Amino acid sequence: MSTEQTFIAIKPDGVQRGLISPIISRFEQKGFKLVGIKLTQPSQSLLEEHYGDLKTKPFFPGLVKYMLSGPVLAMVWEGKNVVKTGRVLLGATNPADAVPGTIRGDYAIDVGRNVCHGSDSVDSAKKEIGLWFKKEEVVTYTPTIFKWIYE
Ligand code: DAT
Ligand code: MG
Repeated sequence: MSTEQTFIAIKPDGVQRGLISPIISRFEQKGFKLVGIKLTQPSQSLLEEHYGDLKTKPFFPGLVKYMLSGPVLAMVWEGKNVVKTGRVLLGATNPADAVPGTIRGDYAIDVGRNVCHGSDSVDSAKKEIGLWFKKEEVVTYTPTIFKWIYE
């Protein structure tokens, strides 16, 4: 059984727009396992670290301001290839390029309001999960339906 994990977040616009349940549903219905979840107001320092790779980009101040504008739903999802498949479920960074059927393709228009975040590699997932969650906030369990999801 894969224990690969990814950090998925519903950004302030997604929370305000009532998109929590449809976004969670897509990960649940795919067969991934939710192992951590909290509604949280991230601090500026957490966001600056989370987006540390982008700090020289011209859009960085606006990105941090947007992410500070309300609560974020932070989650950890687990499963086989969940990092890569999670990004497929989210769709392209710019919703204009995101195909219908993806979260950003269905629910977003502007890149600066793209409703969700997903880790881009197993290493960044580890870093992000460590940043947003305490160890005891991420749980371990085996769903009884897993024999119907994994061969
Ligand atoms: P992703 O969120 O798909 O991993 P990223 O890590 O390159 O994309 O960028 C993080 C966020 O920054 C992205 O979700 C939205 C914002 N962003 C990225 N490129 C941008 C741009 N060219 N203009 C404005 N915002 C941008
Ligand atoms: Mg990214």
